[in-house]
Amino acid sequence: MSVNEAISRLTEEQANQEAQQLRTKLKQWATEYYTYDNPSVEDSEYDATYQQLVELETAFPTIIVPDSPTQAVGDNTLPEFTKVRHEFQMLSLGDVFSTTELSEFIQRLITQGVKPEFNCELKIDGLAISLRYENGLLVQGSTRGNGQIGEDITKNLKTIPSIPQKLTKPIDIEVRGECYMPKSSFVKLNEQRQADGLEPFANPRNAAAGSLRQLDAKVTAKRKLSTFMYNVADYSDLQATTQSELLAELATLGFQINDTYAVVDDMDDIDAFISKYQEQRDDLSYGIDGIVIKVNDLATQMSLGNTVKVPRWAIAYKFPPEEAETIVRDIEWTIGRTGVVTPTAIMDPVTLAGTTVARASLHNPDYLIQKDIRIGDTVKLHKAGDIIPEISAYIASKRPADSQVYVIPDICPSCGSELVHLDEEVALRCINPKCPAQLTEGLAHFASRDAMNIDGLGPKIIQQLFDKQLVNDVAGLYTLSFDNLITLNKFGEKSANNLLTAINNSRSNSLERLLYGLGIRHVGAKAARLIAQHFGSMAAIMAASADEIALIDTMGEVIADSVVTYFKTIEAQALIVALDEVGVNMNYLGPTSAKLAATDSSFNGKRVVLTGKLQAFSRATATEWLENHGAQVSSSVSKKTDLVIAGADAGSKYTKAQELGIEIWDESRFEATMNSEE
Ligand code: 1X8
Repeated sequence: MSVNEAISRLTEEQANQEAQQLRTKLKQWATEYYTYDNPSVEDSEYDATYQQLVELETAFPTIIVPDSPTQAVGDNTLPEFTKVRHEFQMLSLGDVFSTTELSEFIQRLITQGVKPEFNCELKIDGLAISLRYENGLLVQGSTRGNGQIGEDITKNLKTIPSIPQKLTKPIDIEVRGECYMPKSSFVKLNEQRQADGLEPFANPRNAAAGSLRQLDAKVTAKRKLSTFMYNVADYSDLQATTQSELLAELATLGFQINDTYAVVDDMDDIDAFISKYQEQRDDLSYGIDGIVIKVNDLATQMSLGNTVKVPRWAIAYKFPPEEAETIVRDIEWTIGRTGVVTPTAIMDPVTLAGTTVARASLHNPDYLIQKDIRIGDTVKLHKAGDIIPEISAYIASKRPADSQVYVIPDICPSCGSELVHLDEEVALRCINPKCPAQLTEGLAHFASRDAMNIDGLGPKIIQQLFDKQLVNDVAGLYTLSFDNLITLNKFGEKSANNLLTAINNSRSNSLERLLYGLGIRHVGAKAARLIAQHFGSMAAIMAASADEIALIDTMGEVIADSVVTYFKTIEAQALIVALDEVGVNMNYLGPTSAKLAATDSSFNGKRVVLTGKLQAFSRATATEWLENHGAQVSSSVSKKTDLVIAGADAGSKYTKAQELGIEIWDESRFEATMNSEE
């Protein structure tokens, strides 16, 4: 029996009841998604449920109520933010899930006499925003909210580099677009959240939304958000007469636009555009979930107008979700440096959206319990936010008869001590400070490139050093002898000597490397450098109060408290004494903040982007040198970039710099300048 047949057999009363149930579900999911940025179901499940409701309401129009999700946009605002009334409503988009439906939409327009000229654009997986300018100056930025009333997030939006505070012309204009989190920032943010025992964001959209709705704009500033603007509330003051011209005009005003758009005149070209980006989707640096097709002529858009909630002149084609099925063979628990114990599903390898997948993070015990995933289950996989393999659900019909509920371990798989939940954390932690897994992870971090940079001290060697009880904390590295190292598996005289030299050299590293290497919670490489620079010595840092640390520019209370808490422990104090005794440098050796500000380097105050492969040094070294010479090194090219340094095989950043007319240097020019400024 088809869905339509099933619906036609319902009585009106039954249809009404069914519709109410669907509406309740949809409303709950919408609140989770839009208001709390924390959805409990996949977008595809929401979409399918929404479609069911549309079908019911189409078959029984009398059951439609004004507050049905099909009729009204819900209230998606949080109470903490000031409300903004949008003078021009912010619409959502109608959507279709097949090219047949899309073709019907296009055909209907043509039958109504619309000239077949359409602008195809990517549908960005972000959060709709509106920016209001007066006299060319940014005066207000807001979220969509319910379309009529949104939230005032001006302070937060002002921290986003791609949003101009001042336009190239002194006009009054309200511009709409999408704020998004690039995939790489999304992956890093979730890794950090996981290490901090926090719930990861489900996709870049939720991550962007969560980052924008911060009461503290400093948090937003750290989240590396970006924007693509694509519409204006009222285009009467602009030159553009078509959507494609509008995008170009927005770019000349100073906005970042997505330049993949194409003007097409028939369904074949629309199909080709869809296929092209469905294929390239995984290679883009930002998430997209479909294509938006718009009538290109602005006057025609105006005359077609809108329904209650969507324009009649545009539609979204949503990509089908990419899915694969496989079997869970095991659940592995790994212990991070901070003691967080994370479950990972080990599965039969399967191809998903272009890559082979055999592992998927299960995030935390709650997640595993909620999804009821068991060893032996056949599961459906998808890529969260297009990137990270994730299990959607197990397939009930394929669950083996003898399947057993998975039992969450209550002791640490490494040291056997009891696992705990700290505060309100969803994460499970091992809090034994002597846990071997945590110690080896901590050692690997200590030796890593941005920390003490001990070349040749990888995880396998660390494990051996541990197993043979040659080392039990980071200070122990400095008492290793040639005779110790030569006993390691596959270690010859040469490797033993090289490692000894690398360890020995690391004694004279500047303080910020040691401080970062200690792995203090929340203290990243950048914070470590600022703290080391400010206080100059380990003794001064250890004597500092949280207030004194928090006074350093951009340093939050969280970092400051964490540093103080760390050094209060007897273990940390003993470790510092031990490191001092084995001759590890405890002083900052780079330029001081005062010297930095007064630096006469030609890089001082410049915004620099490194791209491509550098031959002579690592990117971390180049970044460190640039920052020590007063430059601000960022990862993406915008019109605010002063200089792009391009190594071999530079890609899209190079092209973008060329387009924007930004100065580009090759590596040899950079090296020559470095040498002349040493
Ligand atoms: C939403 C989006 C639009 C576009 C791109 N990404 C989106 N998420 C676009 O027009 N290029 S339009 C839109 C809306 O109207 N709600």
